[in-house]
Amino acid sequence: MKLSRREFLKGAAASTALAAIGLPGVAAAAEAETKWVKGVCRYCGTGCGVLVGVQNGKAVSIKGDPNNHNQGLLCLKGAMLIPVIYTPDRILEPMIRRNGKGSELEKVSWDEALDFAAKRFRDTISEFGPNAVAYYGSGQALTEESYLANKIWKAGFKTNNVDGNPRLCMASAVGGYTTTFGKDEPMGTYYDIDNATCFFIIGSNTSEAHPVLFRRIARRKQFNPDVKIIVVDPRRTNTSRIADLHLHFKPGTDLALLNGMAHVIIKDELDDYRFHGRHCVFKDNDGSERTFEDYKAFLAEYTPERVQEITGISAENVVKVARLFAESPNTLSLWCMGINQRSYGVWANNLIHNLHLLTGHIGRLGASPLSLTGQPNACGGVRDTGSLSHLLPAGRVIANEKHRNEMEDFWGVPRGTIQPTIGHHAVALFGAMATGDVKAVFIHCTNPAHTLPNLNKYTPGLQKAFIVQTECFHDAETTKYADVLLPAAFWCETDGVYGCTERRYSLTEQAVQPSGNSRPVVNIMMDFAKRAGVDPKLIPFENAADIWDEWRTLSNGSPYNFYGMTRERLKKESGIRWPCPTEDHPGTVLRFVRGEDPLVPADHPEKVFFYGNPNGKANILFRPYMPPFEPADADYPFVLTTGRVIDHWHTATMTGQVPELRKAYPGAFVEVNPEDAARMDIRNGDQVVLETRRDKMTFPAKVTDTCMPGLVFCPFFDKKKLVNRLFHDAVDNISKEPEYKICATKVYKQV
Ligand SMILES: Nc1nc2c(c(=O)[nH]1)N[C@H]1C(S)=C(S)[C@@H](COP(=O)(O)OP(=O)(O)OC[C@H]3O[C@@H](n4cnc5c(=O)[nH]c(N)nc54)[C@H](O)[C@@H]3O)O[C@H]1N2
Ligand SMILES: Nc1nc2c(c(=O)[nH]1)N[C@H]1C(S)=C(S)[C@@H](COP(=O)(O)OP(=O)(O)OC[C@H]3O[C@@H](n4cnc5c(=O)[nH]c(N)nc54)[C@H](O)[C@@H]3O)O[C@H]1N2
Ligand code: SF4
Ligand SMILES: [Mo]
Repeated sequence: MKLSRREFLKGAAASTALAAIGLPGVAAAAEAETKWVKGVCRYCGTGCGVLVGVQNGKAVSIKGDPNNHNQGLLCLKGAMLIPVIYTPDRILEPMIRRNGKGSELEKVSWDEALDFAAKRFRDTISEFGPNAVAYYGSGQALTEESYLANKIWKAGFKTNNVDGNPRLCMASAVGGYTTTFGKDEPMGTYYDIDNATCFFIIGSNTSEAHPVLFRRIARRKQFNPDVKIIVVDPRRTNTSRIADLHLHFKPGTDLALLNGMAHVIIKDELDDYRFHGRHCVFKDNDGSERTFEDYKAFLAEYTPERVQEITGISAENVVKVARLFAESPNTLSLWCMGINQRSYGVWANNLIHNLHLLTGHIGRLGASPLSLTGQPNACGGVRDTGSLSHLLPAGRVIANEKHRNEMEDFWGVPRGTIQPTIGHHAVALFGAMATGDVKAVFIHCTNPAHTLPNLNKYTPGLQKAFIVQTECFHDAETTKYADVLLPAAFWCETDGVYGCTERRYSLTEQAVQPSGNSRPVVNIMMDFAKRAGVDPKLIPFENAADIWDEWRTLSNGSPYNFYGMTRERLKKESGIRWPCPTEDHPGTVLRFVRGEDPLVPADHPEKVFFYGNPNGKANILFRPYMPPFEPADADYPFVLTTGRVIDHWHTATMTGQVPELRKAYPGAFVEVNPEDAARMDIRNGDQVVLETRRDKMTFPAKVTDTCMPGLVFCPFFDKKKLVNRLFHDAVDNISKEPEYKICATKVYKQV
């Protein structure tokens, strides 16, 4: 441990950390005797390629992969991954709570732990039916793990209770792409950043949440000063500090702004009539077809003046932002949780797509609606494999009988095996655990006792249901509720594929042996499922590579085709973007574009073909402005918003193990605007109470102009301050994603 830590600090890691902030990397002295193994960073959806340095069977250093999109760069979190592997907080042995919740976790053998877990699942299913069990997964799980779990639960146990944290994260983006374009996933890639002339960044704190991409944006601006950057965020984040135009506005009013921009674009005749005339269909909220004239009539009320009233953005700036968006040669939109985690998150996504379709800023390098993915494998692992309660692999849905039959035939199970009704989405699942409808849950690679909304309402579900959990760190809050705790091999202790924001799949190869008695989760799951009564014929795999081959074969012929990405190829290349139908196909940069996307026939009459919808066109949807679920009011006069800080990953179970990162952000705080602070006599470090309709908690104040007056912000990484106790659990009606970005609160100084 000591050796690897010292090596880490003086080795290549330090140089890549420097490279990430703009200095050239210095070759590490230890490089000569080090074996470098290729992988992907464990953290964000940027999906940076890494090389892990191994000496004497131990990972000792890390550097950015020069051949992946990050070109050798890493942010500090990525550069500090090695000590996380060897922290004394690792869970190294299987454990069970023999005498139920509240009793001690006891170390047991793998056989005993798996038999204990499997028996409970078997008994539950035979007494209460398959819908009394569930799987709750993660956008940080490997693709092979999510694909396998989806198959085991939907075809083996015969329940669609398969969901996961992407529901808390990307579900609204999925809803946006599928309602507008018919199929999920963006058409753009990171090359768009190098070619955009205007960035429209809305609801994304890219500088903290996607640091390596932010650097790429900043460099684009640095070398091309005419490039315009627009940031739409109620907080003055570091991201907004490089903006030409930062729209500081009332949280939760984006829909009005986006419709207002469309209004101005049409009024000023800045729309691309040829593009939307050929490639788009106008649709009312109920799905019925409408005309361009109807759309104009729908937008009539969103005058700049009315938008100013709703959003607080001046009418002048509404016009300005609309013109910048439309008139720039190539506009790239980037967005994240400020748009998705909203009670009208899908609609907000649709309205961003509308602007691109209306202006024709799509299907060219630099012009694209590119949703930033949060987790490293929400795209590849969960969205593409369909590991959510309403989905099936490769763009199929549970509700469609033909899709169910296709999957039943492929998986070799009788027709009718896959249930026709959708399972519980994330928030509903924890509700069903609290009522006792769901009695046994397998939780993998996520920490819901910390991250669900309205925690006071949902922790009773964790207390009541039988929980089998795979984890790496004792620190995770959810381990308090685990009846069976299974030690998972961490990151480069095993192998598997991650798929990031830009449809790029990259393989992490195994660099070192699993710590202690931990095991790769695919093996844990297969072993568990067989003991729990799943037909072994359904699980004809030895390892992750076998599972990858089945999934790759299944993708063949689908709109998510990556059949050409063999394991061998992924070992050689540093990430490939799908569609990629054959082994000699280089992967696709411009999806939906003839001559680029292999799924658009070479002789297709149109240059752009939105083949996700049967008519080959994209929908421009009429989505009216709706306010957030719980706006500020006379009793609770502030808006509370939550989010991330650069140096911690979510619940800090990993980043909290690294002293350098912990020191940067030792605990939660509340950002208060100086005007509000002065009025309430709050100074930096004073204890401030946030009281919402659910609960109240105290945080040290950070007086800063980051938040606009009337808004306060808390990060959610600190398990000593579970800020989600303060939050409501309202979800988007379509995506079922919670509105973590807005709730009403009282703010006062503790006396
Ligand atoms: N350092 C770090 N990076 C991460 C993660 C991490 O935990 N730590 N997690 C990853 C994951 S899973 C995700 S999902 C992403 C999240 O990445 P981001 O979404 O970029 O990060 P957040 O901090 O959740 O929130 C983004 C911004 O939304 C703004 N916002 C709040 N309300 C509104 C609104 O009504 N409208 C608009 N337009 N904006 C609003 C907030 O002020 C905030 O600046 O980060 C990924 N990257
Ligand atoms: N207030 C508030 N709440 C939020 C959000 C917000 O913006 N505000 N954002 C939401 C979003 S976007 C997201 S994505 C979620 C994230 O919520 P979670 O997924 O619950 O948070 P993580 O800390 O990422 O949890 C990952 C868990 O997996 C464990 N782990 C790490 N590596 C491995 C591994 O290799 N195998 C296994 N088995 N386990 C491993 C980690 O120790 C950790 O406990 O939070 C949501 N909650
Ligand atoms: S930007 Fe994201 S993927 Fe890249 S090194 Fe940092 S945390 Fe890892
Ligand atoms: Mo996320």
